[in-house]
Amino acid sequence: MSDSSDETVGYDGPAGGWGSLQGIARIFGKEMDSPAVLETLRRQNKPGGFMCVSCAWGKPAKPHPFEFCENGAKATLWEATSRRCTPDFFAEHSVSELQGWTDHALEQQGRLTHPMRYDRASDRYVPTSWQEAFDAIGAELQALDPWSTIFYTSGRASLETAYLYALFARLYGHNNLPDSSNMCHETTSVELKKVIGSPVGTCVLSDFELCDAIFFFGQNTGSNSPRFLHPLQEAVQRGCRIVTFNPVRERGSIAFRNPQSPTEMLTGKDTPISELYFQVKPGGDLAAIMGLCKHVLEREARQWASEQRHLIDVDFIAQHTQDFDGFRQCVEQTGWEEIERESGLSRADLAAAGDIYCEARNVIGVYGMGVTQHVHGSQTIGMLVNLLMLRGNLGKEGAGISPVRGHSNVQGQRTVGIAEKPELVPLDALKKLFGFDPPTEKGMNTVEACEGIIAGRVKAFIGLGGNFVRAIPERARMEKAWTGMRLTVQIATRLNRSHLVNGEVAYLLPCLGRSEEDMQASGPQTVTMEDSLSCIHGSVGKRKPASEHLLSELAIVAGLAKATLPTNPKVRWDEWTGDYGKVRDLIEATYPDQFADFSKRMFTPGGFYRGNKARERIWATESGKAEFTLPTTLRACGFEDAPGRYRLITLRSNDQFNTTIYGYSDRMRGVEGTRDVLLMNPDEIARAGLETGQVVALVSDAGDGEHREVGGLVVTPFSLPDGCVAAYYPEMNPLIALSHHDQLSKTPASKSVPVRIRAE
Ligand SMILES: Nc1nc2c(c(=O)[nH]1)N[C@H]1C(S)=C(S)[C@@H](COP(=O)(O)OP(=O)(O)OC[C@H]3O[C@@H](n4cnc5c(=O)[nH]c(N)nc54)[C@H](O)[C@@H]3O)O[C@H]1N2
Ligand SMILES: Nc1nc2c(c(=O)[nH]1)N[C@H]1C(S)=C(S)[C@@H](COP(=O)(O)OP(=O)(O)OC[C@H]3O[C@@H](n4cnc5c(=O)[nH]c(N)nc54)[C@H](O)[C@@H]3O)O[C@H]1N2
Ligand SMILES: [Mo]
Repeated sequence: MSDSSDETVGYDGPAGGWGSLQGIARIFGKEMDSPAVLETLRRQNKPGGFMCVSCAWGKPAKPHPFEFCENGAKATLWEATSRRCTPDFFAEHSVSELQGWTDHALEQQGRLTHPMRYDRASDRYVPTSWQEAFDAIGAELQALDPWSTIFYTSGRASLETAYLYALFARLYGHNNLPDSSNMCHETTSVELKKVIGSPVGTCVLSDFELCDAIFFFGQNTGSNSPRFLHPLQEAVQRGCRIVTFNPVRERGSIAFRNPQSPTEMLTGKDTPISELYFQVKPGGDLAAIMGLCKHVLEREARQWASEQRHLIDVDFIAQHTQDFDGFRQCVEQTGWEEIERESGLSRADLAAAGDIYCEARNVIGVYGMGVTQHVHGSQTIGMLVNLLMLRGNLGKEGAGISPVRGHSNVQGQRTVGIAEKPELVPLDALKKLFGFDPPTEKGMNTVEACEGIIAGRVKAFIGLGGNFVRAIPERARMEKAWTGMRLTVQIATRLNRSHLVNGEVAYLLPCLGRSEEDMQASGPQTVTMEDSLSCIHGSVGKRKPASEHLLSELAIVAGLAKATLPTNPKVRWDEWTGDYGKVRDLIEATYPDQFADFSKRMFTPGGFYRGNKARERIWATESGKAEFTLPTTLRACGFEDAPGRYRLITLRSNDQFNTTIYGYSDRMRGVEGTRDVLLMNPDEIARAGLETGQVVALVSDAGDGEHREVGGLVVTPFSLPDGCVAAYYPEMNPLIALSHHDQLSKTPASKSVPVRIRAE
């Protein structure tokens, strides 16, 4: 157990606190002083205000006066910056020159202001008009086979935009709709659908007020969903017990100081968050949860023998689940020795955690990328569901499974049709509404899109937000293959790396941000999002747009669609652009059970819940029951250990949002001034014959003959289990083989990448 010692370098204060306010001030300094910016922050995540562009955590019905966190404020200020990336900037810098700039420097240029076309002769972006851009892109798409094109979505676009974008793809004739969730919680969408019949978590905010224990696996609340710290702090204060599994000792999972509570700030009192904290091996959760299950079943056997009273919920298991006997047998056959070896944790530690599980009436299982981004991530999720089911912790208040989603509307986009899997979409409803036959073949997800680009099958890529080439694995090969495409179009707010690798014909289309006023024919518009807890919220931007030349994402999608598709009296792009309420009516007509009275309910405080059958113990699975699953391995990383081979964890810092790097201060981990570090525990540094401060390269050890390397990394001592190293995402992405992904969902396995270290 490692809840007392702490070898982490640098910062040892709690999450939150003054540090978080200073973190914001350091980056945005004087931009924060403007009254308009403060007004924007005040409206963040409030009913009638706008919904944060950062994470997807739930928004309470009774918000705090400032319902945002350090990172939500950074994300908003990033969008609200006074800096502009204008045609003059592009006239000064060629695209080849910009390719040498860092991610940070690119985004530092501020908001994009004009639609731009890439001019190959001068290797520069040149300004163009919206009409020219739409017409040219439309003509290109008309000339291509729809199945050779990819329509990517990053998880920020609204439900209205996402619905129309997916409709555009299907009217045009394909289901190639990968989105950022393919790199993120796709593991969840596939595995939870399989075992409980719902692709999303079962918890709502009030469950966190009623639970007695929360088990966290690989989710860094303090950095990535800091508003979740408030309900956690309240839970701990009323006696809820928290157990955390994470190879890294993350500050926000250890202690929290509420920057919005003057007493806590002035008295310097922290709330400890985790009662037990286990530095599991990367990919060791599958074994750790198996250990928890084994402990529960051993206690059950003892309790039954001595008291004839069950510890497990036999009624729930009998009535609601499938294959418990097979699972019990599998647990019995799995030895503690294997569990200890694969998890890196002792039986005593797992028993201590298992006791907390057994003693709690209501338990919630929370997880994030530390679970989903492994070769057998889906099996780990299945194991967590097994554990919860043993004591009926599914489909009852105060209990359940809660994957914490990333982007602010990533879950919602899936809800309204962004899916490469046509079976997830009510195609009949689309056919009826718009009078066409939607394509029924499966489309490409992110990994398949990358394979298609490398193979030359994919000829066009449209990116609705995001930074695809930076976020995906296998960057070197991907960037090379990218330029082989005929058409690339990026819809974005700020400049990033993906805008610098272009197809033959390339456009960069700048859009409004969510905090900005979206004025259309019928007046100012509202957009909607779905949070991680399946609640839908309206969002109204009020800021003056960053440039008068920007269009809304919805207007851009409609403009592209109109220029590409033949006219159809049932498809009214202009009318929909003029009034987003009409798009909500279409969403309601397509998904009547979930979106009844959509426009009327969208400002419900706390959002309106779109429902989840699994919460009512109705299981839309193949068997009609919730399914126990038997793991085929206890090693989620999917490869063998070998001398000199390490499991690389790719980390997010507190000072970034995905590929957007705000700054170089990972305050909560004490890594300052650089991101070019290789974190290793001191014993491993010594065993590898290295020294602190030495510069090394990481080399892929995927064993597929492909050379992948990232150099210039400074060896830095850090508290981590043996056999693994950690470094930052996205810098490490060139090291990840495209084939290294979750077996079921194809989510890239970014949390244990096989690497070797080479001294430089
Ligand atoms: N500030 C900020 N907020 C964000 C984002 C951001 O980049 N910055 N990104 C957004 C997005 S898109 C997403 S998906 C979420 C991501 O949020 P998280 O799900 O928290 O994702 P990560 O930070 O990548 O990794 C989570 C944790 O997993 C741990 N970990 C790594 N390997 C393992 C393992 O094998 N087992 C266990 N148990 N833990 C492991 C890491 O140490 C890390 O603490 O956050 C969202 N919010
Ligand atoms: N190694 C490794 N790789 C990973 C991960 C990891 O943990 N490790 N995490 C994965 C995960 S969880 C995810 S979600 C992906 C992220 O992948 P993406 O979602 O593709 O990437 P982001 O970095 O979030 O995209 C940032 C860009 O979005 C644009 N943008 C910002 N706001 C808006 C807006 O309102 N509208 C539009 N149109 N554009 C906007 C800006 O131009 C900005 O540069 O990366 C994945 N890749
Ligand atoms: Mo994500």
